Amino acid sequence: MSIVSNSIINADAEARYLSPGELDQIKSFVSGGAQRLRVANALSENRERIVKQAGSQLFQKRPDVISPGGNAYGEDMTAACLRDMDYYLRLVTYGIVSGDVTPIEEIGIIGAREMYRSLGTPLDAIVESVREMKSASLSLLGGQDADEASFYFDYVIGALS
Ligand SMILES: CCC1=C(C)/C(=C/C2=NC(=C\c3[nH]c(/C=C4\NC(=O)[C@H](C)[C@H]4CC)c(C)c3CCC(=O)O)/C(CCC(=O)O)=C2C)NC1=O
Repeated sequence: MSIVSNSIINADAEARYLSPGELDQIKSFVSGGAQRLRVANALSENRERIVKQAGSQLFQKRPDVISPGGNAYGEDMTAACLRDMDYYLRLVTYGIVSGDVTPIEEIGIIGAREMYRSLGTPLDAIVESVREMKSASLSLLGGQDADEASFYFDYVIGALS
């Protein structure tokens, strides 16, 4: 949830106007809006490239996952793996736009460990795939934009580690 809706829910629970402190936080959220949209847009536009590049880095570092017996072995499984990477990249863009990790957490973190365990997918390789997407993304983004994106990639990496 964004800072705007969160502040409103809190204020309304006490039937009060937004406080100066809340308005200040909203002001900084709004003033960073153009940057967040620019970063999310750059990642969305380059998603295929980011996933492809990160996928080949992952499979170089973890050839076991695409070897016989590996969880992503075979065309369909490799495609499912790249699709999962695209899911996490998409969730990172949700975080960036909303300035909040909650959408990432709710859609892609809660229950994810258990799900991957039941699928026999090595979680450390999922984490590695997110690291590789982070580095592929950062090489497309400059300075502050890279910092903004890093925060959300790091959140996913930390939450799944
Ligand atoms: C948006 C939220 C969301 C997530 C996160 C998600 C993940 C997700 N990944 C799945 C499968 C899978 N995920 C992978 C991924 C990998 N295997 C590896 O060894 C690699 C390390 C890794 C790629 C980086 C693979 C190979 C499968 C197919 C496993 C199977 O069918 O046995 C499945 C099982 C059903 C299906 O195949 O669609 C789900 C639900 N679905 C969602 O809706």
